[in-house]
Amino acid sequence: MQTVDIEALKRSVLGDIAAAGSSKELEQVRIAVLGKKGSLTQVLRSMGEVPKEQRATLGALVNATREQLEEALAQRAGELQNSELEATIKAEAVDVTLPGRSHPLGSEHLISRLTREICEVFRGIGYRVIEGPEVETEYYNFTALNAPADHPSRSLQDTFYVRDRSGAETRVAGESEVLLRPQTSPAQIRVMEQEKPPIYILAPGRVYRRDTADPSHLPQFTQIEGLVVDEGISFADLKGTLEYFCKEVFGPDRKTRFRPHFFPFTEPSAEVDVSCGICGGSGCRFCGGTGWLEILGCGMVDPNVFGFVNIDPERYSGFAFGMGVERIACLKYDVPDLRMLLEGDMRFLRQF
Ligand code: 2NL
Repeated sequence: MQTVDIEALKRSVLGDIAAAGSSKELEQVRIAVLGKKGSLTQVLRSMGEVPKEQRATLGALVNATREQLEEALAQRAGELQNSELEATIKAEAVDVTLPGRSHPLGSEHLISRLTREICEVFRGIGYRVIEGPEVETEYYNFTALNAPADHPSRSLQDTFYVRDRSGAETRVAGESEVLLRPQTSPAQIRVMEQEKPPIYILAPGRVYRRDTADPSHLPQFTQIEGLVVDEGISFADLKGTLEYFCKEVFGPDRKTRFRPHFFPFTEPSAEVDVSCGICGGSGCRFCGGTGWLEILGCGMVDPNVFGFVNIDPERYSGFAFGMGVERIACLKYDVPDLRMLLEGDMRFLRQF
């Protein structure tokens, strides 16, 4: 090969390098010139055939050409890599100026919130929140609560009993029937069985009763019971505690009153009313014309109950109370029908 051929080859390859549109194409150009079978490589290989006197000059020229081409290749490779990177960045860029898709925010259900708020009120005066099973036994739900064997609340008409697959009643330890608790008191019995006084507890949770849903009844609702057992507890403590609770939940303007009542597990017992939020106490349709709304039941724990849990009734006394959270919610927010709380209608729920 002649000096002129090498100069021509160089010009042609430099043209190819400049024309290469991508790293891939450039690599093809490199292989065609400097690869194992590349045109310049072949020139180097055939140096043996070159006459001795020309070899040094031609060799130097080929080497210089290779260096120039390598330099040109490296420079073009750098250019192409830069533009390819830019193209990738452009293609994969996320347009952060577009408006995002918004998801509507959910919020806590009125009943969950009110249950939490009531627990907070009692926590603030030293009570502990406890929980217990929803599937209970007749012993913890009735017997230990001083309900006589023939008490109507034990009947199939009022309480859901758990049956096995054959339809037969289910029993624990061969004697106590299994049921869905109609109140959370059995959870409190379990605490009294395990712990010594002083006991200051609150028992929130789901309860079940065989009622048909109507404006003032639900077959399943949320109950909160409270229990205090300590030395020297009197009805005055019960009254002061529940009056404080009513003021915290309903506000300082609503009045409360205690009416004598009967429960098997407390003696004496009372029901507590709060003044009607609609008419302010003068009487309207919401309160049935009385000016008062019933919010909870309460009383001094019957000494017989202490007998079942090995607490000495000579040394200790206590009070207990129970309320339905759905009912409290309706009375607090003037909702006329308990069922509205269960329907999940957002137009209703969003108001709270
Ligand atoms: C109501 C009335 C009440 C109790 C619940 C209770 C619990 C124990 C001992 C004694 Cl462990 N009593 N609970 C007492 C009085 C009333 O609930 O109307 N509930 C919806």
